[in-house]
Amino acid sequence: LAAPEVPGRGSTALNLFQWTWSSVAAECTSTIGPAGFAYVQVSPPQEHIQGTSWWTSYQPVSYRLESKLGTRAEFKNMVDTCRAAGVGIIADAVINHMTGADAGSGTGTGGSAFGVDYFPGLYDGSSFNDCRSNISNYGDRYQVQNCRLVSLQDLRTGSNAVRDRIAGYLNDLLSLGVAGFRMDASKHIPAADLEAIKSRLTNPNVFWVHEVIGSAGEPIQPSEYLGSGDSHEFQYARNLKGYMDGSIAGIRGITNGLLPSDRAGVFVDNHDTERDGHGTMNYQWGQKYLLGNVFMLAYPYGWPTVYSGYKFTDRDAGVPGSTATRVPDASCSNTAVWTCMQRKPEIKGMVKFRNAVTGTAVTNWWDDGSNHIAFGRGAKGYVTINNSASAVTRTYQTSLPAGEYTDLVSATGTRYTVDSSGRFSATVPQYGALALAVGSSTPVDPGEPGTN
Ligand code: ARE
Ligand code: CA
Repeated sequence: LAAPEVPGRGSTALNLFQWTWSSVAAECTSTIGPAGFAYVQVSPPQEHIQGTSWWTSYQPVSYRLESKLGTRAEFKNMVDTCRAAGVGIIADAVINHMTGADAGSGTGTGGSAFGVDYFPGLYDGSSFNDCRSNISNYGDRYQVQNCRLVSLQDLRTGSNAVRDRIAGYLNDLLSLGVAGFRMDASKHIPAADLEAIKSRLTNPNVFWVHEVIGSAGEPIQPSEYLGSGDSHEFQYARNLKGYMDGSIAGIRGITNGLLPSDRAGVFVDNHDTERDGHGTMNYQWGQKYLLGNVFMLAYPYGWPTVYSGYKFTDRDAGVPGSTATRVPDASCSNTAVWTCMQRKPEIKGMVKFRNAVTGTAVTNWWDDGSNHIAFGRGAKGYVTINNSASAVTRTYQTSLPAGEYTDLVSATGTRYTVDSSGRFSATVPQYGALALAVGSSTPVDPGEPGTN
């Protein structure tokens, strides 16, 4: 069930939060495909309530693909364009609920009417669970799965009628060629209901990654959902922050007690954790954030997703310039708004690194006991990460074949010579990293097409 490896491209994903379908399509061609990403996760595509906040995307009004991120035709064009660039689309599936009861009634982004217990032609009062209060106690399994998450009208996913409707929506997306689904709020849906929905799909083996926020002491944990998909492992991101903020020497312990590697989706942050203080880093962490991404991409645990959103100051505010029904296209030349992590040389280089070392284990671990680590990936690659405020010069012991290698992290194309004993010397800048991989010996931009 793990994210399928795309031959020669690994399985690394990029999460383009609140990017319009047109801008994702253009980015697939210009950057994402050539950089070697295998997947892009996009924001929810279904019709939703109007409003300028980003989170209107998470209040479905109907399953028509008419959202503030684009039309059905634009979505289809994105899927096709990205596929032509070697990149599969992972859609964010919001199926636990419809609109907030507190949002009352109105008209969605596609022109559909909605209200409490009122989604004409789709759902009515019988489609929702009996509990009509909001979840207040995450220690209570019944409440978490049958009551309203922040007032969102909770679908009766135990009923065949609702399961058929949801499966119809997901099958529509499959017919357009999506490669997989991020399952929103899975904790709030019984695992058996999700399995019953998945069995109704035209491809019941399609890749799913569940959003189940593992929190200590709660009765519902990510491991419960592995019957129908992988799960995001939020504790990885929290642990990563802890190490980057303190000492990374012990960072190999990051996976202790976590989901098995081949079932865990990992990230440095996502759209919730970056703004809600869920204990992860975010883009505001600057170099340390980049180094966290370098570690995630270098270390063989889980299915990594690089996160790329917009620079927010207000938790609820949508992309600057949003209207009630449309988000402006993303633009990486607008650096005041978009983080465009996928264009950073460090990220592009490390995606290339991860693809080059697929299937190898950690070798030649070294650390200085505080904030400088280095390790190999068999005879295929070697990385050093300096999470300290001073540059470090030293000789590293690798298992790489002798030869010349181009550093994949810096944009400068600096070359290093590994001697016949597998050693090379280098100076790694403060809060910097360096990565060498077999196949990277030609001094070219790691993001250029045809260099994988
Ligand atoms: C908005 C308003 C609300 C209003 C509601 C309905 O903010 O005030 O009542 O609309 O009108 C997103 C936003 C919400 C937004 C919602 C709908 O974050 O602010 O509500 O969209 O527009 C729990 C869930 C987890 C969920 C997080 C946010 O378990 O599934 O809360 N994450 C997903 C998405 C979110 C999205 C939704 C679900 C809803 O990623 O972006 O909400 O589709 C502990 C628990 C966790 C819990 C966490 C936070 O850690 O263990 O389970 O996560 O606390 O409460
Ligand atoms: Ca539910």
